[in-house]
Amino acid sequence: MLSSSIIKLVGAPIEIGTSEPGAVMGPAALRTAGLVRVLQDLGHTVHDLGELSPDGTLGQRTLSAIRAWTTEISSMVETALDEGHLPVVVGGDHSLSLGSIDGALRHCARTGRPLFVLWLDAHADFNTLETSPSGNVHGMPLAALCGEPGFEALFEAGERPLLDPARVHLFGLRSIDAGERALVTQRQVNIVDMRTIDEFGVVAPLRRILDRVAAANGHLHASFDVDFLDPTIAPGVGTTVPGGATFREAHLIMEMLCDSGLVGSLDVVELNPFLDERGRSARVLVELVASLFGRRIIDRPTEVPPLET
Ligand code: EXY
Ligand code: MN
Ligand code: MN
Ligand code: MN
Repeated sequence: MLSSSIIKLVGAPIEIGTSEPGAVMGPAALRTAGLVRVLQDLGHTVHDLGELSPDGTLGQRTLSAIRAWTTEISSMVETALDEGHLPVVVGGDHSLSLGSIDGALRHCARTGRPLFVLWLDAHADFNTLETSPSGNVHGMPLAALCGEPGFEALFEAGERPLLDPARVHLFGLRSIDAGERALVTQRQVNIVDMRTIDEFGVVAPLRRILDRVAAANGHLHASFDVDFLDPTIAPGVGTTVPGGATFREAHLIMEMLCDSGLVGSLDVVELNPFLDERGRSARVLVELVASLFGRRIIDRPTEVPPLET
């Protein structure tokens, strides 16, 4: 991570992409767990834009309400990148990445740099309206961003830059639907699933991805879904899948991303404080984000557990 980067932080408390309520509280929980203070303590300047609240979306669970979020998030991310800042969007469900990646694509279309996506997630999030078993849009953002048909209602009318599926790297995959699997294979999306991680660890596969991005002088967008982590360390998410990343694996990934200096934009998504246990998941996420932004393992402060009453 560039030490000089100014972080543009925005909360996107969207939960209409999922049927499980609670992600709306995600940004507040991350703030409570010290997200802003931790980044400042590391020496970064944080421009905190607060929480987005697009007009006309209150109580709406429609594709056009998601479009209102997509439009606002996209323009915030594009502007931040154009200004040379590093946008961090905290959610909120994973449909917020429709906006963050659209914004990064628009920026990259002007700079000429290719956009790569590292999707840290138990799921592929590559369903279409036809293949989705749930109808939940948080299981679809990558398909929509890659230009699969049927998603016109999620974006403003007009030309938009598309994400190249061959530049998407799914990492931590362990739950995929049948139609989604066929599409991911057809589109040549790159996969590092948990089987691969069990066999080779996180270092070798991640190094390959980072080398690829560096060789192409690419912009790397990292999208961190809480369910990438094992539910024993991060229970605060609506779509837990057993067999996820350990704290040590996730931590090492963050350190490698930091060392690479390649991450240009970041999402932290799907935290559901309503399902969390005493803020554990929010705290783990703040620790991981801190590592991504330069906190070294030997700098970790001693945890003082709260007194039980
Ligand atoms: N594949 C399932 C679906 O499409 O409904 C589950 C998707 C969960 C999406 C979470 C956020 O990563
Ligand atoms: Mn630009
Ligand atoms: Mn996801
Ligand atoms: Mn997921």
